[in-house]
Amino acid sequence: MSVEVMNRYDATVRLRARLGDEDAVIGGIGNTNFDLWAAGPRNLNFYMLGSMGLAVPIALGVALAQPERRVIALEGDGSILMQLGCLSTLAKLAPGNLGTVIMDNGCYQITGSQPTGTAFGTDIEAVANACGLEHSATVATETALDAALDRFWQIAAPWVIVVKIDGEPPRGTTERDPLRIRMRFMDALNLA
Ligand SMILES: Cc1ncc(C[n+]2csc(CCOP(=O)(O)OP(=O)(O)O)c2C)c(N)n1
Repeated sequence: MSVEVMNRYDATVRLRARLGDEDAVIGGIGNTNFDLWAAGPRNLNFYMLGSMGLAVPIALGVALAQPERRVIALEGDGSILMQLGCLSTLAKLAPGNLGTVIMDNGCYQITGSQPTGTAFGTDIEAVANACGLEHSATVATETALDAALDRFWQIAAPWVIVVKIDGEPPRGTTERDPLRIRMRFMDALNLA
């Protein structure tokens, strides 16, 4: 049986095309980060290098501090599984300016493709729902991704989209200069 999936880089490019100039994106560790970089660096992109599971917590901080700004958290399935509690916090604090996109390839690809829980039936959308995040979807095609983004982009509540992706390697490698990444991002947020 063939299962329909998207390509992470293609999905990232689609998401990037939708961003406004003032929108911030937090890329979690892993190949999600690398494809965010490959899709075209932006000053308002923050690239988390080093620790898993921090895309949503960092994005939540930015979203709460700057409620007028749209913030997108991009995370891998392995990373969100390491930090599931953030979904509960997200539902509790309910910022109206934060969307989360999970790139679900069923593995910890960047460290050797060891399988994650989603390869054995863990359903991240169901977890998000159970945490109280009712605006959640799982998509596996470009049409479905676009439809979910159309639906969620305007709502004033946190949302989660799980994108089922293939095992293709990323198209680039994020520049490994954490200080520069941090300063550039803070400057773009008018915090430097
Ligand atoms: C707390 C922590 N544990 C382990 C690692 C090592 N590590 C870095 S990325 C990664 C896998 C990330 O998997 P996922 O989020 O699914 O992204 P993918 O690599 O599939 O794009 C692991 C295990 C780490 N950096 N931090």
